[in-house]
Parts: sequence; C-alpha cells; structure tokens
Amino acid sequence: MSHEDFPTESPAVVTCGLPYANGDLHIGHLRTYVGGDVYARALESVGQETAFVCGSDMHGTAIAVLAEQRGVEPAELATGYHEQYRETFPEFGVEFDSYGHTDDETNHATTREFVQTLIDEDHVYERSIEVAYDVAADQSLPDRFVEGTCPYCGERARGDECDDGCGRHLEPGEIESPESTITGNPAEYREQEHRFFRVSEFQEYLSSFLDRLEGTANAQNQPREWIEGELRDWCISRDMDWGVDYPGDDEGTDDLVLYVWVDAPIEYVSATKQYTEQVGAETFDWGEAWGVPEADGGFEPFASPETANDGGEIVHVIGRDIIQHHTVFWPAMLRGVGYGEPRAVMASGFMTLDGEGFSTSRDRAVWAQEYLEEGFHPDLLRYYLATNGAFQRDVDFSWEKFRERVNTELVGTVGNFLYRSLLFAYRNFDGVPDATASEPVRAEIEDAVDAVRDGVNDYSVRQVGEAVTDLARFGNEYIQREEPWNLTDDDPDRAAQVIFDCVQLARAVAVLFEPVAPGKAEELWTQLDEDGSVHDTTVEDATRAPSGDLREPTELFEKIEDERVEELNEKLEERVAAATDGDETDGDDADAAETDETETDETAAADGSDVTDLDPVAEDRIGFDQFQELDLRVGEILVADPVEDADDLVRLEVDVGVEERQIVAGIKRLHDTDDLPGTRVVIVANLEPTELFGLESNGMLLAAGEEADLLTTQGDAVPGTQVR
Ligand code: B3M
Ligand code: ZN
Repeated sequence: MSHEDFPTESPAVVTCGLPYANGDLHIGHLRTYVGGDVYARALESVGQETAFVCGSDMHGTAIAVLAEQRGVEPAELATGYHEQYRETFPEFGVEFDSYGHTDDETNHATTREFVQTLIDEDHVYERSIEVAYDVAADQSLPDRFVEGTCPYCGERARGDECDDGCGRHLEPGEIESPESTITGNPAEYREQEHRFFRVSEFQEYLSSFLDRLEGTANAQNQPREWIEGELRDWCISRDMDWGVDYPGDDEGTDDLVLYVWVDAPIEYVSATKQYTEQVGAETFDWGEAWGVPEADGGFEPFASPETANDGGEIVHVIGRDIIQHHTVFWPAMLRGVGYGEPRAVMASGFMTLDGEGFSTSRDRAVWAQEYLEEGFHPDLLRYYLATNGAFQRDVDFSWEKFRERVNTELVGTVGNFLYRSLLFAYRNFDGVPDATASEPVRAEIEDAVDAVRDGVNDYSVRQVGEAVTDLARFGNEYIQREEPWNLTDDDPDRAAQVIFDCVQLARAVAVLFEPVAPGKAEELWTQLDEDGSVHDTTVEDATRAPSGDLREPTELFEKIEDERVEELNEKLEERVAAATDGDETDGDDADAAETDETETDETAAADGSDVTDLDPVAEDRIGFDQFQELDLRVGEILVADPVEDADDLVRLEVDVGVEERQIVAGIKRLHDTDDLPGTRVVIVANLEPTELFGLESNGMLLAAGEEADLLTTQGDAVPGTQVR
C-alpha cells in the first residue's frame, strides 16, 4: 500500500463486509454495499485498476442457530440466501467482479493455508479455557448459542459480541450469567482445549498500522482504545460441526472448526483469487494485490513493526459494528502470513427507518425486493444512500425524505437541466450545434472532476455524488441566465454556444454520475448518442467533446407524488401492526393457532360434549410483558406414582433440563400412571412451590379441559426448552 493519491501503479481491491446468509436484505443493509459499489466505480473512474469483491458469510452460529430453529441443515439455509443475494445485488447496480461464499472450496483451501502458516510461524498456541455448556442439550454453546451480561458494560450481550452495548468482541468464557439460546437454561462453564492466535504479539505493529490507516475517522480512532490497553490473544477455534475444519493433524482438533471471523475475511482473498481465475493474471493479479510473499519474494514479518509489507491498495467497506475485526484481528492475521496490509477502512454508520431501528421480526423494514416491486429505479435509492450524510454518520430513511430528495435534486436539478438542454438542442439544432466549450463551463467541469478525485482520495462517497448535483445546478443556472430560447432569432451564434455548453455539461454529468447512478448514466449516454458504454469511461472523458448527434431525449427522473408516500407509509404501518399483533398473541404463526382451535372443537364434538358450552375469551387482555413473566418449559415425566389415600393426586418426577422436579398433579383418575413416564409435558416452572397431601409440588403441569389432556410438544424440543 502507499499514501500516494489514487490512481497508483498497484492494483486495488475494494471489499464489502460479507452478509451473513441468514435473512432477506433490506435497504438498511444496502447502505454499505451501495457505498462500496459507488466507491469502487469511482476509483475505476479515476483510472485505478480495481477489483470489487465480496461473498456470502455462510458459517458461524448466526447461521447454525437459525438453521436449527428452522429444522434444516446450515448449508441448505445459507445456500438459499446466498443465491438470493447474488441476484439482488446486481438489481441495485451493485456489481461485484467476484462474489463467492465462505463455504466454497477456494475459501476452505485459502483458509487452511492461512491458518497453517500461522501455526508454522508459531503464532498459534493451545490453552484450556472454560466454555459455556448446555447440560440438557448436551452441547457446547459457542458464540450466539449463549447470551448473558457483558463483563465490560453490563448490557445484555451475545456470546461473542456486545451488540447492544459497548460493541466489543467477547471471547469464549467472558460473558457473565450465561444462558443457552437453545433451551433458555442457565449454562455451565466447562473446561475445553482451544487454539489461540497470539494477537498480543502484534501490538506494536498494530499501533503503527493504525497510524498509517486511511478511510473514515471512526475506523482509525475507535480501535486505539482496544489496542492501547491490554491486547489479548484471540480464540480461533470452536466446538461445533459447521465451519472450516481446524487444519492439520494436531491432536484434539478433530471436533473443532475455525471461528467464523477467521474464514470470513479470508473470503476477501478467495474472491479475489476467483476473479483472477476468471480474467487471467495479466488482467488482475490477486497475489500482487494482496502482497502475497511468493509474489513479493519473501517477507520478514517482524523486521520492524513500523514497516508495512508491500501490496496493493486494499480498501474495506464495512458497517461500523465490525471495525475491531477489520482493524485489529484481520490486519494481525495478514501480518502473520506476510501479506500486505489494508490501506483503508471505510466504516458506515447505521440506518434508521423513520427515526427507529429496522426490525426484521416486526417486519419494520423496507425490503430490497419490496422497493423494486414498488417500481422505483435502483439509482434513486443509490443516490439517496450515497449522499444523505457522511458515510460514517448514522442516517435515517423515510419515504418523505426520499420523495423530497428525489423531487428536488434528481427531478428538479439534474433531470430538469438535462431534459431542457437536450430537448432544446434536439428540436432547434437537430443534434449538437457546432462549437467548443466556453471557458467557464470547461472550468466548472474540471472543478467537478477534481471534486470526484478528492472524494475518492478522502474516501467520501457523498462528495462523489454531490459533485454531479452541483454540476447540474450550475448547468440549470447557466441555461436560465442565458435564456437560449430568446437568442435563437437575434443571436443564433450565442444560442449555439450556450446549447453546446449545456450538452457538454450533460456529457460530463453522464460520466461523473456513473459511480452513483450507473443505470441512469447509461440511459443518458444513449440519449447523447455516444459510443460504447459509460461504464468504460474515466473522469478524463468528462471534458471530451460530445459526439455531435442526439437521440430524442426523454425525462430521466419522475416526480414522486405525495399520495404515493402516504400509501407507502400506510403499508408499512399495517405490516408492523400485523407482525406486532402476531407477537402479542404469541402466534408465531396465526394460521396454526386457528387450526388448533378448530381441531379442539371437532374433538369436543366427537366426544359428545356441547361445543357451545365453551367460555367466551376473557374480555380483559394481558400485555405481552405479563405473559412473558410465565416461565413455561418443556419437561419429561420420569416417574409417576399415585399418591396413596388421595383420590386425584399423582406424584411426578419431571426432568426440566436444569434439574429434576417433584410435581404433584390432580390427574389420577384421568390417566393411567404407568403410561406417563416418557411423556413430554409443558409446565409452569416459576410457580411458587406448594404442599399437597404433605408433598411438595414444585411447578404445574398444563392440561386441557375436563379430561386433563396433557399439553405436549409436537417436535423434539428437549427438556428445559422455554415455551414462548
Ligand atoms: N458476516 C456480518 C457482520 O457482522 C459478517 C461480516 C463478515 S466480514 C468479513 O456484519
Ligand atoms: Zn459491552
């Protein structure tokens, strides 16, 4: 990497944080991908050789937990979303040169090589640590399989990340009051052998790396506090099946896979390799870009912590929640294997929707597909995302704000200028009048080109976008001031000059708008009857003379009406209300609840009971919070003894995962006690213990109706699982 301005002689790689392949994309997710795409296109447009790469993140507990909930294999779940992302990104003009996934063969192989080198270079050691364990489910609880309290800030956190609090990465064993997300039970800590990467050795190196690092200020500043304090080693193994196997024949690693954050960033390298495989090393050499030792002629990783290894220009575009991984763990890994270091990290702020967070579970989002189905051009959103505040700032989306910016900036400024200029030229000159650009217009275009160059060198996506709106604004004022429509008769030469200038400005707009609005820029290029594709132009082309011909222009942008916004807001509100209602009646699936009721009615009727005797549902509703106070659990009856001398009572021993409980239930006359052991039941676990016939009853069995039809589970939920 270098500190020269772009373009440099070295190849560049722009990467976007890999999306976990576990859910639909909404426009909040798109912010980073659009930002990365705009930046990569802008970098190319200033003449930098660039590969833009990404891939789906398939491993880790984010995928494993969801797969378990859905009862499918993690690979199947992840592949489905991977395919979806691969189609969706280009629909928004996000065109990766290579888009792989972390479970493909290239990434397995590259990851094995990386880790083997780290092992060979003595950067990895073995240590016994305490890891969370779910006794009922009889399994380790890595990362998202465990939740608890963050030891640093006291907020609720998941096993490897304090996502709602201080944002820190948490090591296995660090979380306090751990609870299993599988059964909801408190977890135990158990000893296990794990492998650690000696990040602590890289402290001095990382400190000098951060001094060199470019990008957004948050990415340079935030990690300082993490590395200036005690820099701890990083556990890189996990006890689970899903992931890249821990490499080598190291004893005791058979059951271990690598922590997802090891193989995930390595996919950046793998995807670049795959790009080289597609286009050939003469066109793009992945080894040169990543500063691979063989390609470089060897490395001395610890020669001096102040020296960077040589390589290409690596720019990581990420969300601000994963700064630590990209500025501490990842550069240490690259250093450990002797690769070059990232030149820049651009960390975007978060996005809110109407001032509140996006919520997948409440369906409170504008989904990527939904946006397209509403008929909006992707470039409108790209423009909004790219220019609505600095990249590292949090931004809000609302349909009102979207309409406002589309109508004033894209329709009122850019579209208006282009349409009135090109239509005038087409009607009055049947093409582009004969002239050369006037000095002020040429100067204005050069300023816009400089603004794009500065935007690229300052890692400012917004500046790249605004350079174009500013240029169109200049054009609008120019045509308005010069009034060529009043000049055609009296001063046709002046009219020709003004209109030529306007077409020249329009051509510059097309070239400079390509990174932000690639689809619209190409439409404009066609109207200008230019050769080739606008995607192949560079900023230098902005000042080249127009082709001379024009096609009949059409308006590039359309106004969004107020009613449209109202309609979209209503849709969103209705959806959120529907999803929230569903939550409060605990109906994960309202249809299923209805089916259950119907079945109950039929059973009752078949039994000869009068269905109409059913009590109406209580008028007084309880809140969801009240419902949540009930700790309902799956239990398994181990022992069932009739209580002597009592007419109704049975003494049960019930396995509730965390412990075995004695529960006394009034079911003697309704059930054959010999049939009960082995039955899965649902119990109220946090009911105060009571005494019945001198026996403690610690909990209550749920049963339906006069027949005490025991509530059981339809699937294989293990004892201790919470019922919600
Ligand atoms: N898959 C998603 C996230 O934490 C994670 C990014 C990996 S980037 C190498 O935002
Ligand atoms: Zn915290």
